[in-house]
Amino acid sequence: MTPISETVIDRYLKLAGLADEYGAIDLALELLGRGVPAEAVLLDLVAPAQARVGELWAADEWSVAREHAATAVSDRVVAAVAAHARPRPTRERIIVTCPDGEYHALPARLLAEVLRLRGWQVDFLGASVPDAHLITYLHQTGPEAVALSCTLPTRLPRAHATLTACRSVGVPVLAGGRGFGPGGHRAFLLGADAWAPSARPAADRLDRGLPSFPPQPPVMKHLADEEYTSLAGRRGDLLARVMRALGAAYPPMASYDVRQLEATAEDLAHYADFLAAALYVDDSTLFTDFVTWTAGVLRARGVPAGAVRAALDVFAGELREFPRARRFLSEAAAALTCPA
Ligand code: B12
Repeated sequence: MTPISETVIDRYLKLAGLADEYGAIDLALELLGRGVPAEAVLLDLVAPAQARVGELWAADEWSVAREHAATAVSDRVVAAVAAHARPRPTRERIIVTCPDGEYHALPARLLAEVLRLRGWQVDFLGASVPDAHLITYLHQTGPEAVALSCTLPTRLPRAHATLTACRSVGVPVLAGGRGFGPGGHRAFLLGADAWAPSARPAADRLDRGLPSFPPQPPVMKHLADEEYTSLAGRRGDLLARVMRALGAAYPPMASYDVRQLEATAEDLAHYADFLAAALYVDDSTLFTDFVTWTAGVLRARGVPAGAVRAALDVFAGELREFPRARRFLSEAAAALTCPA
């Protein structure tokens, strides 16, 4: 049973939301002083508090700035807990890294510190590491494994490139992070041999032995239809056309101010990127989950589900020669249950 109560998590969240770094660090150190293990402070205090930060932002209760401030506090708390524990490595070297374009470094950092606490020698490379630089680093340091963290599903094509690059130099990969989907099926599709849902089972998995590689690299026959490649390649042109068509199809847009138009353009870019990622891994749930999540975020900001439906219709109209994409779009539309 976790020794950290909801009340303590709430106290931490309040301090983080006030950008009170020292208060949050004091709270974490106080728990360590009372004998709470460092791993529990990281995974039963900081991790659930960060998940709450996401919920508060999604519900429009916290601004982006407040989310950034709270995450910066959590970063400092993780560093303070790690410096306090300062475990000496007794096991092999593992590189913890994120694919190109993945900026969610904190989930990876939590994993890195937990592995250190379990005795591994960990090099934490942080967010968005280009493959060429990662491979050079692997040659320089000769680790036993790479732990690859992917939070955002849109980074999966890059994660695949990283997995392939690691395979080419014979360094096996443990994959993790919410981007790989529940059960990690996307990690296995992309050629990972091992996946874990969170830091504790990841450390337990490594206790049972290092990962290897599946004998054959994955075959992704669905990519033969070139829907992913064409959509990714003509992203800019597609978005310009979708934005224009949405203006005609969704009358409330006519009275949008510049800020609303910018937000709409940003949202449409996310639609295109999540749709492309869903095509890449041939998983319609990736796109449907994103659309239902976006509808919730927009609803909290007073934008009706009708706007989301209109956007899906417009994408379908612009992607007439993309049967797989159109199927994903119609599955997502069917999942929107709210009245327009
Ligand atoms: C903080 C944050 C950010 C920060 C990240 C800063 C940083 N230093 O990390 C910033 C501001 C950069 C950011 C940006 C964005 N974010 Co953000 N972010 C978050 C937030 C609020 C917290 C992340 C976090 O720290 N989580 C806490 C840890 C503990 O999460 P965890 O996934 O449970 O981690 C565990 C496991 O996944 C596992 N694990 C992780 N890595 C690995 C690796 C291996 C090998 C293994 C085995 C296991 C493992 O172990 C961890 C510990 O147990 C989340 C909400 C959330 N619920 O996570 C949104 C969230 C992930 N972001 C989201 C989005 C949409 C974005 C943006 C696209 C927003 C935008 N409009 O631009 C950008 C994308 C940036 C990019 N290209 O990467 C969405 C994703 C939605 C979706 N459907 O996928 C979320 C879920 C927001 C939400 N409110 O719900 N974000």
